[in-house]
Amino acid sequence: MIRIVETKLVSSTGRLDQLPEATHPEVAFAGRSNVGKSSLLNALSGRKGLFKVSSTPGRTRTIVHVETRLSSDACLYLVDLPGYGYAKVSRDAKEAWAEFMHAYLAERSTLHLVVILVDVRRGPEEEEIQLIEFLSEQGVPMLLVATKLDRVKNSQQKSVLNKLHKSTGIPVIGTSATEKKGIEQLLATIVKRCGF
Ligand SMILES: Nc1nc2c(ncn2[C@@H]2O[C@H](COP(=O)(O)OP(=O)(O)OP(=O)(O)O)[C@@H](O)[C@H]2O)c(=O)[nH]1
Ligand SMILES: [Mg+2]
Repeated sequence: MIRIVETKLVSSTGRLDQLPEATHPEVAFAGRSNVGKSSLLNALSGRKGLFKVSSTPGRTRTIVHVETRLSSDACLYLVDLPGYGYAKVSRDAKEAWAEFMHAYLAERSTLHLVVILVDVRRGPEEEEIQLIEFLSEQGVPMLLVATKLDRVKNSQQKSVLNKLHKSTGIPVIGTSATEKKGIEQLLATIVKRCGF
């Protein structure tokens, strides 16, 4: 089984011209504020405080690059993207966010996969549907992750995940950062999609 053996925070920036050089395959985590992006990245990397987690939505405002070395010695970037869909943000700020994110997603040459996180209880909403459309136009591979699986009864989890897959046509993995569920499956999928 492949493991993450080393992680290093390389950059956290709100500017595209300050991103680190595109030296490794990159996997970016996108999703609305509070969906659990930073928590999932911490669970994945096995480092609790690496990505900032907060109960205040809109916490992650920069693109965060973490260089990640695998037990196979391959390296990739795990990328935490700023959350969207936070109601208290002004319209101008929302538009600036969309422009910034779209430029990153469309232009980053080493981007191998975008993991789109949705709260398992909410499923994809307007913003996710738009993101999925944008990424399919750009030809960027996607994976859907249903977060906070611990909030759904065991007996219902399979059918909820199936429904998500059917409604989007994208492969789905259910995860719980708090119960460490689906983390190994997610890492295995990421590694495979990076071509390692
Ligand atoms: N029950 C449960 N709660 C979770 C899980 N993952 C995250 N949370 C909680 O959800 C809240 C938001 O988590 P974050 O990881 O900061 O979410 P985020 O998507 O990074 O949010 P932004 O940085 O604002 O975009 C925190 O209170 C977490 O403790 C999970 O798997 N299960
Ligand atoms: Mg965050």
